[in-house]
Amino acid sequence: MSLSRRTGWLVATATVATTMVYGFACAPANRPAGAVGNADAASKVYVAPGQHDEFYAFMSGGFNGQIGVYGLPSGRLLKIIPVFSQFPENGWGYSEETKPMLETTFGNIPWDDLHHTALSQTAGEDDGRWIFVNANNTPRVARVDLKTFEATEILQIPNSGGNHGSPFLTSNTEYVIASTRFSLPIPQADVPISDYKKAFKGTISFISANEEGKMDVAFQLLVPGYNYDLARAGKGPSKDWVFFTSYNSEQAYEKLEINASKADKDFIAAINWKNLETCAKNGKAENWPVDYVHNVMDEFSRVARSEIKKSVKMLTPQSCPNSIYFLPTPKSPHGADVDPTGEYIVAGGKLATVIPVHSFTKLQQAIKDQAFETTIEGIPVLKYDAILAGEVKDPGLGPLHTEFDGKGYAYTSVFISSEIVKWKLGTWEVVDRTPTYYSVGHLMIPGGATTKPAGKYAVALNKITKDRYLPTGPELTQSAQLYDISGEKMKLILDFPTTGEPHYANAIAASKIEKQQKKYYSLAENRHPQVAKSEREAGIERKGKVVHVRMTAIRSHFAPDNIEGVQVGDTVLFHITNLEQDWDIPHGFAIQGAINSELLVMPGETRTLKWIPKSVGVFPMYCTDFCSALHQEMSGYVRVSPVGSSVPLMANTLKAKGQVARAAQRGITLPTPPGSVEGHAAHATGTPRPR
Ligand code: K7E
Ligand code: CUA
Repeated sequence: MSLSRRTGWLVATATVATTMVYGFACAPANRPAGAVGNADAASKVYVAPGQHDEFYAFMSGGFNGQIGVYGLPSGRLLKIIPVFSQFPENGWGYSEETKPMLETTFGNIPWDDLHHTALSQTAGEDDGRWIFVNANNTPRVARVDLKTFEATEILQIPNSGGNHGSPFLTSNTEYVIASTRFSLPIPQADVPISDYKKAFKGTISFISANEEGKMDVAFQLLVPGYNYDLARAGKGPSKDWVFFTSYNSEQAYEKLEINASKADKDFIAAINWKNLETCAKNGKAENWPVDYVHNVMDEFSRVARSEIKKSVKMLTPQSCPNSIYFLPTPKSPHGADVDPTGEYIVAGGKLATVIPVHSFTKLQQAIKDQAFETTIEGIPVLKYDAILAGEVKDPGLGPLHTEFDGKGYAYTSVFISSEIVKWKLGTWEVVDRTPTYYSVGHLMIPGGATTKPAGKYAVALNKITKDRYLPTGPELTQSAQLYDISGEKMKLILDFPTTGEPHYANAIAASKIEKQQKKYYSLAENRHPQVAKSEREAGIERKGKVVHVRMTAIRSHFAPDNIEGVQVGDTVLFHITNLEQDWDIPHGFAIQGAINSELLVMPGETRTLKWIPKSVGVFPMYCTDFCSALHQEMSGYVRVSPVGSSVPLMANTLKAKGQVARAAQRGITLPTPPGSVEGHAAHATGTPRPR
């Protein structure tokens, strides 16, 4: 959402006159409470205890840098997936294995602002493999694996200032497409800001996305120095195209609120990505040197690695003609959405009084007829009337984002007047409108961005909740509202709070995801360099000031559970391998005074916590996840001696006390009896974890 709450109010104030024309008040506080409270609505969202929801919903967490996973229609929170932000709950970004995921050319960054989600597609339909998300502030895109609900890959985007318009997927996940929100000197340079018009440019990035672990910037397109915003790739007949809104065609660089809102029309950039791909393949791009970072979580070691990339292929409108056109679009457009047939391109204008809809067929014709108004930096600007399919009149104030139900209707979120407006494709008439509580940003229909929407529910993702929930101090919750859209009239059936500030979201039939869930990581396949696949392999080793502790965890003990000979100022690396091979039996690990977080170690994986003791003493460590009846017993001690102390490095184990430690000290790994995962057999019948 580029309108902050405050700006929203300013805009609201500035448009009071317009409000009068529309004949309804825009102040959320004046709204009726809109309480649902009827049994009909309750039964529609009721998912009985023990029953599963029909859809998974993945909601961006905005400024929390995470994804919230909810069940629909119940609105129950199932999981938080940390992506761009450290997450002490499971050690994401704190454990040594996951730290490299947050690496950038600016260093290791513990936070970002996540706005948009995009489920992977095959033939224009959600396929349930991955979900991609953007980092707005330090431009990056991430791939989240929907078998493990974990971010497995993060790619930094070079030559970008604010990765807001991102990620948008082509219909077979060929590319993740992303634009720069802010134009910049490209390549970066020390130039006066007042040189904006001549020195600043934008880029659109095309990121190859279809192979796990191999995301890369395939090519970039250099575009005029405007602000670029949301987009959609085409579908069906338009599938080789992508449509980005842009604003600030005024090229203002100060007081944007006023100076970027002067022109009646800005543009949608219609880009033929297939053409660009051909141009890039045929050597039409220049290699521009620029550093950016690619981070991947290795599937078997479960250790992330970072690599620096050194250049991108840069195309320009001139080097690859007929690849980009500007479609005049009123006014400071925000959302760009393509209907399920691929024919209609809908723009949400933050300050527009209509919702313009462009026709892909007309666009093709206009290009053929050269119906150009002018050309900007080599980009033909098409005539508005030549490409317009229609305008939705009386759309409310501040139409932002549009989704589709697959039954011929479109639903547009309207920010300032806090409502959802339903209108008919083709006739452009508004057929229903319903209030949201309050200030709706995005709207989401399961599959609403695909060729096959499941037009059963719409979810409004709201910025302001005011009186809707119990108050919680100066900041109130953000929230989602669920509407039943199966009938003629939209019906509000549920409010539910969300974590962070949701922008976009996706939902997908649970059946496409639930059966493919990974239940645990295979211990046999664990290739972590410090794995201990059995208690016999556990051990301890000093290399100068670094102490490696290879520790195993299984219900209900660590091995070793007592360590001596550590000295003040040592870097102690606890490599914890969870020996369980059973679904949902993580063990946690925490040690007193650690300045990072806990670890939460999934069955079969190895995770490492770094600890630098600052004082002598004996420090307890324990399992943080209530894993078994004897969870409280799952603990141990580390004795820390002064620097130069003669206390030998020792680790006990439950078996062969001292033997493993001494062997490890001499660099010997004791053999594991073939086929035995020690401890597992003995504990497999252990007390089940309380649920
Ligand atoms: Cu409209 Cu960042 Cu998609 Cu928020 S953006 S609402
Ligand atoms: Cu392991 Cu609690």
